[in-house]
Amino acid sequence: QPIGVFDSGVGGLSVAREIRRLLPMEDLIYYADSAYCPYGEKDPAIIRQRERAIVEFLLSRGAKLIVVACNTASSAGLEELRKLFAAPIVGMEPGVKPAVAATRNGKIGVLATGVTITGDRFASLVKRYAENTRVITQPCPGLVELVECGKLEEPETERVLRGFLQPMLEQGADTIVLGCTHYPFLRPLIERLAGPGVAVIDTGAAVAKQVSKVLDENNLAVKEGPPGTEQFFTSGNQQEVEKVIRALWIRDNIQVKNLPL
Ligand code: DGN
Repeated sequence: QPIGVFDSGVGGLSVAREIRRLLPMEDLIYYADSAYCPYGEKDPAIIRQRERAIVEFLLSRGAKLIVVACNTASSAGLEELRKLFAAPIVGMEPGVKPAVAATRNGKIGVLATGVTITGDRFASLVKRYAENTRVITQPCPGLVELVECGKLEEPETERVLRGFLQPMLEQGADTIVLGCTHYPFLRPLIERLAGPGVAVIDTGAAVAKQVSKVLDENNLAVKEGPPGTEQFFTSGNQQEVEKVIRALWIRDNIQVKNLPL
């Protein structure tokens, strides 16, 4: 039985690759909802509708555990998904807690989508962990789209990113949270623009550990056998999405199937 992973597009691959690294014998099934990407500025009710359809699809393919590999979708719909489906579901949250532990001057910056930053989940995260920390949030419209077309190092991406980073850096943030699963693919560029004194926090590896823990708790983990397989599906343009997934995934001999939901 595979682990089902989904995102509005290819961003969730940054989480899936950590799962693959930690759990090499697990099969993975990944759904990129590229036809509806970006989720970031959409009505949460529409995002929830997409999430229900995708989770139903992943379960119909035998998924034993679902990973909502998207901060926006987790913010909008994780609670509802857990009420609707019996399978274990692991979601994302921006790494506010590790950032609070890492900051030396008490100022952290959070890059995420508008839906994530304005959501209740984020507000309660800040309340729980960052009461004495200055949290500078920055929505990043347009950034997900650049990652979706594989523009990780282009001058255009650098210009857009510089605009988002500048305000938080000017305010003295010494720690930056990547609060959207697309952004780890921009990490080299973000680190270069932010400079050596700034720590960058991504939660992909922590989520992979959580997946491993939940599999163990439910007696669902594969402990031995051949290397796991990967299947990729998208609601978007098969050729375009396949090209980007081949560029971002750890192997490039993969195939993507178009499957509208
Ligand atoms: N990858 C999604 C996230 O983590 O929030 C963002 C997606 C989007 O579609 N804007």
